[in-house]
Amino acid sequence: MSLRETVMSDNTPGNPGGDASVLTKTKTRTQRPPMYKVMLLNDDYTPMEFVVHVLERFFGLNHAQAFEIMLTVHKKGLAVVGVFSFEIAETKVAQVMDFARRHQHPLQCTMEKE
Ligand code: TYC
Repeated sequence: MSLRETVMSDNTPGNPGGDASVLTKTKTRTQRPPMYKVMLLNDDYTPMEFVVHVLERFFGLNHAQAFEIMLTVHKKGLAVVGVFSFEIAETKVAQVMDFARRHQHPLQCTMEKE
């Protein structure tokens, strides 16, 4: 909260040519940083075990959680694997895409503002 002083002319009787001041309060709202969903997309070629490994390695999931999300992507076409700040999301996407490319799998990972 900040205070601003506005000075105005005040010609009320008994104060000719005088000044009056008004204090106004301005509420400053702190914005939460936007968050980004990181998603894995299904394809017909990437092995299931590779996707499970990616989820364990880059998203810190245990084997059961990783297997469950992999199956969701396989059945539904895509799934959100985590929600992060812009820089973290960008890094995860780059890490997954690079790892998949190096292993010659077509796995796709994307991000989207929440
Ligand atoms: N559909 C792939 C298969 O049958 C498995 C797979 C799951 C691929 C998730 C990508 O993001 C993915 N081998």
